[in-house]
Amino acid sequence: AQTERTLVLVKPDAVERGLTGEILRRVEAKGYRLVAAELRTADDALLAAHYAEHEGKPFYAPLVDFMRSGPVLAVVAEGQRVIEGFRALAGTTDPTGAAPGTIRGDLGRDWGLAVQQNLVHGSDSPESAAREIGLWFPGL
Ligand code: DAT
Ligand code: MG
Repeated sequence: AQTERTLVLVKPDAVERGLTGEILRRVEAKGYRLVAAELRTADDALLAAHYAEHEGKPFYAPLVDFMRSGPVLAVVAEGQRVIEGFRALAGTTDPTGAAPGTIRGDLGRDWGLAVQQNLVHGSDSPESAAREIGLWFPGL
């Protein structure tokens, strides 16, 4: 297996709830290394590029609204198969169905009306990771 990098976003709900430390702890405990980290409030242009694949879907506008509602911690993590590995740590998209032991399964709340709040983002492929890291950390 080869060393990869992935983009992790600790989303505004997780920052607001004070879960950044707990989430980074899990990433580091798994053996992944932090390469870059920045707390920032994303603007529309960045979020439109980041979520381009979801444009036109019914949850797109609420998703972007949510993602710019407060600061996110953007992180680049590195390790063997970290792209797949972080998504396994995160759990499935809907926190209610996410397995216990995962970030979303242990810490996520029922979506209810706020369907887009699921604590973290992780790149889903090497292509996505390269694209997303370029968007959030253009100097890296
Ligand atoms: P993931 O974040 O697990 O990669 P995704 O890329 O399909 O999931 O969707 C991006 C985000 O959009 C997801 O984290 C939460 C939100 N979302 C996805 N599907 C949704 C849905 N059916 N209703 C509301 N929000 C949704
Ligand atoms: Mg995704």
